[in-house]
Amino acid sequence: MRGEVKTTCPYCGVGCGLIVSPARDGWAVGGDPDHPANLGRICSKGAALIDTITAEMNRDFRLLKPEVDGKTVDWPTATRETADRLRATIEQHGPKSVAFYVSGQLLTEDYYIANKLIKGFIGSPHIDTNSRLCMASTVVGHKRAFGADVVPGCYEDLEIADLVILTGSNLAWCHPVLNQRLRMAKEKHGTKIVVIDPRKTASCDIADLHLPIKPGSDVALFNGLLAWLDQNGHTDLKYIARHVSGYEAAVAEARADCPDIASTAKKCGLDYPAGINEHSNEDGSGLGKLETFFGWFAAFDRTVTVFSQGVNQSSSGSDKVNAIINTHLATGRVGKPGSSPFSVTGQPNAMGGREVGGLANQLAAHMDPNDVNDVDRVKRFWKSDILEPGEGYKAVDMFRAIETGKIKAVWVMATNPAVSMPDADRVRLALSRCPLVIVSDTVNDTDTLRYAHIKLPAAGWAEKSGTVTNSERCISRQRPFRDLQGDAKPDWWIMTQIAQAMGYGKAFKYHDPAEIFAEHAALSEFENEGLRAFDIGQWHKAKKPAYDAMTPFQWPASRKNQPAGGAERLYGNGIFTTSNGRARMLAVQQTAPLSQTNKEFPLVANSGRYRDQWHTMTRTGTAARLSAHRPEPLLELNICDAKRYKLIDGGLARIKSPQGTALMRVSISDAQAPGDVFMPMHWNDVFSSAGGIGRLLPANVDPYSGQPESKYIPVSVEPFEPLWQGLLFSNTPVDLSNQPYWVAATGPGCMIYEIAGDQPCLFKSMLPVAANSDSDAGPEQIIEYNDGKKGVHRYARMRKDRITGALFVGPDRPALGRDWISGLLGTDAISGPERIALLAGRMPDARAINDRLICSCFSVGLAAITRAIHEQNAVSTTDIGRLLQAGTGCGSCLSELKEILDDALPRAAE
Ligand SMILES: Nc1nc2c(c(=O)[nH]1)N[C@H]1C(S)=C(S)[C@@H](COP(=O)(O)OP(=O)(O)OC[C@H]3O[C@@H](n4cnc5c(=O)[nH]c(N)nc54)[C@H](O)[C@@H]3O)O[C@H]1N2
Ligand SMILES: Nc1nc2c(c(=O)[nH]1)N[C@H]1C(S)=C(S)[C@@H](COP(=O)(O)OP(=O)(O)OC[C@H]3O[C@@H](n4cnc5c(=O)[nH]c(N)nc54)[C@H](O)[C@@H]3O)O[C@H]1N2
Ligand code: SF4
Ligand SMILES: [Mo]
Repeated sequence: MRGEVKTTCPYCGVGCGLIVSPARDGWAVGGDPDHPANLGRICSKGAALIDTITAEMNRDFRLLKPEVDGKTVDWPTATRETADRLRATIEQHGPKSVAFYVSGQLLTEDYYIANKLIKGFIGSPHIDTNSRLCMASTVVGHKRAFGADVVPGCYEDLEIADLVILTGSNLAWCHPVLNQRLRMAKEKHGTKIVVIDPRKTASCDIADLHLPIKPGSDVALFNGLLAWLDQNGHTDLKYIARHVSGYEAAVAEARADCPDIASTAKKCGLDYPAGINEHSNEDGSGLGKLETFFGWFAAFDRTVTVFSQGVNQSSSGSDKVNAIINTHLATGRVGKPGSSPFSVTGQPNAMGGREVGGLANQLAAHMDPNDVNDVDRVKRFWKSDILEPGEGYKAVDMFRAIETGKIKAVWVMATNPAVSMPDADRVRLALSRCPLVIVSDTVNDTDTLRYAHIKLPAAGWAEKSGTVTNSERCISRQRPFRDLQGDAKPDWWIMTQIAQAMGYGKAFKYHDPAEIFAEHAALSEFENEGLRAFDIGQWHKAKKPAYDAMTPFQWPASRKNQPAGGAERLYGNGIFTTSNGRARMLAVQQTAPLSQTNKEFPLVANSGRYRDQWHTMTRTGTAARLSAHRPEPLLELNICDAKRYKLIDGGLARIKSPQGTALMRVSISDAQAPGDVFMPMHWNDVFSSAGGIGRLLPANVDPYSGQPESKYIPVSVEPFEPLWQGLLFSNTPVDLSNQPYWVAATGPGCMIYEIAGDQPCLFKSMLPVAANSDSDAGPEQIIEYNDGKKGVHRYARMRKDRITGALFVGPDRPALGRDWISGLLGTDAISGPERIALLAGRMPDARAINDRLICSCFSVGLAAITRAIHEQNAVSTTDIGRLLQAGTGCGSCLSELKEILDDALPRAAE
């Protein structure tokens, strides 16, 4: 690589622009000051991108060669085999026996090809994407309200609003750069921030008000707000008269649902009095908070309502979206500066996927598979002779169709459904029954790849070239800065090769992604008379040089009546994408989540994200500094529930639902309301014995969007009391499959396994034999300490003076500094005292025992922060920043720093 490369972050939907530059040991990454999404900022995940690439090189976890039936093959063989098997399936069972399951992490060009190939040439409507688990409810909500799947606002709106409502969004952890922008805006002009979330999240750190609503009650909340706005004359009747239909009916339904503040409070679980609030340990009565919230909504014209998975992942997700949009339409607050409903998207190209029509109920370029004119138009444009009207299976139904044998071949690209789908064991069963499973991935081991007959190595972020669209409709380039690794190839290339081998040659002869993008742009304006909001016709003839020079722009970028460079906001003039130009308010009513708690499953489990992990951990799980924040999945619950179910903080719990079970470390937390527990979505069978929670989820879906209800899972919890617990450090992977509990985390230079067992076991056999037997270093030897009475055992596998693995076992969880031991594993020659300390299980600096990483930008742990508070009199996050730099990078840890200060300061004052 020569100079700097401007590219886009491959993680969240903020879509930050990054600059990658050459550095002594590889590359350095920083925020692009010219990118409108982040203006130079980044977060902990973005900052650790190079770590994940380095891990890839050092730890051999990339999928580098195609494999067919377990044998490594070259591309011509892989292409021929894939094409032959797909063709044979089509010949025997018809085109509709083939399905693609793709992802918002494909680039637009990849996505366009996937959609064109299966719908236009294979002739099957069955393509769906992991966006079904993510944004499908918003797509329905947008279409019902605006006539098109459009996010009207832009990021600047968060900065110029007077009131920002975050509902079902943990912005601080999931869209950290947007959160930074919001935090700064608040510092500047005192933006009021309201968080609506059953649990107290890191996003509450900068909130003026937290409404800990009952899970699933958002429709009631926004219905209550609408009824109240109407009753108190706070709606914009002029705007409604000109631009909105359905007002009366929506208000009538809202009033029937929640006629006043008291009934709203009751429905939302906010009817608690002041003082004894066990919800999130906050002051103030629920009713009082609701009154404040309604009052602020009425008072501030410049209001933005940000919503994400707490809204979408619900059996009433689509109605939640419309209930929110209703309140904005009723007040004329759509697409105006500082004033809009705002769906923040999850994946880097969640939006691009919606633009190419990657969902089973979309066609392409905002066209409708059920509209015969649209189908005819796309058919002519693609020169397809097989495209037919009709929708395909949505994700849950697709895997059911695989299970029952209706689908005989599935091609999974850039997603890990064996982990991320609800009722994951059933998804696994379906995959195991499917005669042909093709998986394209960048890494060589995922839960889904374990079911693949054909594995296709895809190029990774650093090697890929194409475009993504972020949450504010901004299209920007991902540019490669690293050569293709091994035989890995870009996803579009893989698909076009196979398409050509299947005989669809003419339609799939592309030389580079620029040609695909131009075709996609041309389709977007093809016979588009303005009823399709998505139009990027300005790019219809773009060639490689222009494409390579692309600077970020917001769609639409039409050739008709529009200046070059895109549009910041849409619908500000009150003209919508419906046939009469009016937006629609929808009459919606609160409905109960589909599965309810009962005696056997008395708790509601909610699921979501950690700050430093990305989904199923295939990339972030490889970086030590990202794994240090939360090395294990935690079952978070309120102290009352912990007592009731006999769980202790730091102990283990078995979690059961009618669908499956999981095993997790318990964390007692006042962020959880009684009756509600929280679990992360990230762990899987590669990183844990039983940390995957997809197995617990019922496959309940929203009736309109088909989006699964991942945030409401009735469960039971019970203690798991191990006979022994261990901590294992190893340079090589360890097979712990016969242990009931283990979790693997990437440490600095080695893997660290937390283990717990309920059966006696030969501990020494767990210690792995080093991979590189360097004969000069002599034979391996195990040094050990055993206290059979206490059940304490410590082992270190040594080669000369180098430790290659270490295991600590006791009746309780060994309290050892992970960093200290990982450091010893990387040391050439450990000293005598270190050897003694190791076997004594006592580390030199006792304070570091309970250390945990807080600031991943500057690698600052709890121990150093505590020292700064107690020894250097730090009393604020600014002090900590000055002394340790912690919190001065991406700022994602500021809320935790504040908590640590709050916990430590009263004691310091004593
Ligand atoms: N660190 C990190 N960032 C990510 C990702 C990641 O994996 N890791 N993934 C990206 C993706 S794809 C997505 S989709 C986004 C998701 O971003 P978010 O939606 O912000 O993240 P989640 O943690 O899934 O859920 C948000 C919140 O919804 C709350 N919630 C649960 N039930 C309800 C309810 O009934 N009502 C309301 N109002 N709230 C509820 C949860 O308690 C949770 O705090 O994050 C993106 N960013
Ligand atoms: N319980 C619960 N479940 C959930 C959620 C939740 O909140 N709770 N959230 C849901 C949501 S919003 C989402 S978005 C999904 C995410 O779930 P998934 O999409 O299943 O998760 P990822 O780990 O992002 O999977 C991406 C896969 O693509 C691979 N990959 C990365 N880059 C490329 C590439 O360029 N090409 C190819 N071919 N492969 C690549 C990665 O290695 C990885 O295996 O999970 C959903 N599931
Ligand atoms: S905020 Fe999102 S897009 Fe920006 S650096 Fe972080 S993960 Fe990447
Ligand atoms: Mo997502």
